[in-house]
Amino acid sequence: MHKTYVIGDIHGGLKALKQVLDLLPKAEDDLFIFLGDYVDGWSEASETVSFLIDFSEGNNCVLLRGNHDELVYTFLKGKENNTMWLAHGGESSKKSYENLSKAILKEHLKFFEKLKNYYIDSSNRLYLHAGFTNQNGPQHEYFPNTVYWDRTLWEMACSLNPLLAKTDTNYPKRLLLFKEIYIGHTPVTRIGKTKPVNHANVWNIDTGAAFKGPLSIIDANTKEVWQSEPVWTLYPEEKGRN
Ligand SMILES: [Mn+2]
Repeated sequence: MHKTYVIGDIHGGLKALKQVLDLLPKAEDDLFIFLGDYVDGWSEASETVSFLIDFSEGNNCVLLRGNHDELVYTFLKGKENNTMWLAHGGESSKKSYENLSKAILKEHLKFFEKLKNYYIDSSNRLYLHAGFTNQNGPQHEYFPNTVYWDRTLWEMACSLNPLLAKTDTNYPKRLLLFKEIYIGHTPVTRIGKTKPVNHANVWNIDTGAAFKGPLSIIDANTKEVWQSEPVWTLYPEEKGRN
C-alpha cells in the first residue's frame, strides 16, 4: 500500500517545504495531500505555487484549498483590495506576485481554480483545510467556503470529554462520519504545541509555519512526523505574519 503524506499550511515558506520534503523516504506511488494555505506569510508565495505546480506533475498529489488561497485568487482576479487580507499576510503575496509574466499568472490562476475543497480517501479518511459544520459531512455544507474557514470542528474536538463514549447520544455526529479527519488552518502553536495535535479522530497538522513554528508532514498510516526548522529562522530578514 502506498504512503499517504499530509502536509500542513505552508504560507509562502518554500524553503521549509523543500527542507521537509527532502527528509521523506519517498517512493514512486506515494500520495501527497496538501492541506492548503500555500500563500500569505513568508516572501515566496508565487514561488511556492510554481513549485507545487511542478511537484504535482511528477507526483500523486491532492491539492486542497485554504482560505488564504481563495483570498489571493480573488486578488489576482482583480476583484477587490481586501484590507483585512493585506494585514494577514496578503501584503507578502501581493509583492511576490508583482513581477510575474502573464503566462505564469494564467497558470497560477488555473492552479487556484483546480484546488479541491475536501478529499475522502478509500479508508474513509477526510482531508480538508479547516473543518465542516454539517452533520452529514462537508459535501452537504450550505456555504461551500465553510470548509476552508471553519474553526468549530477543531474547537469541538479539543473540548470533547475523552471519556464520552461514541455510542453516547451526545457524541458529536460530525466526528462519527469519518475514520479520521486531517485539518490545518488553526495553528497548534496557539496552544503551545509544535507537533501535529490529535483530539478524538481529528488531526491538526498546522504547526504554525506562518508564525513561530515549523512546517510539518505526517504519514497518515503510521503517524510518523517530519518537520522543517522553525520557518521564521529560514527567513531571518522577514517579519512573517507575527
Ligand atoms: Mn493557515
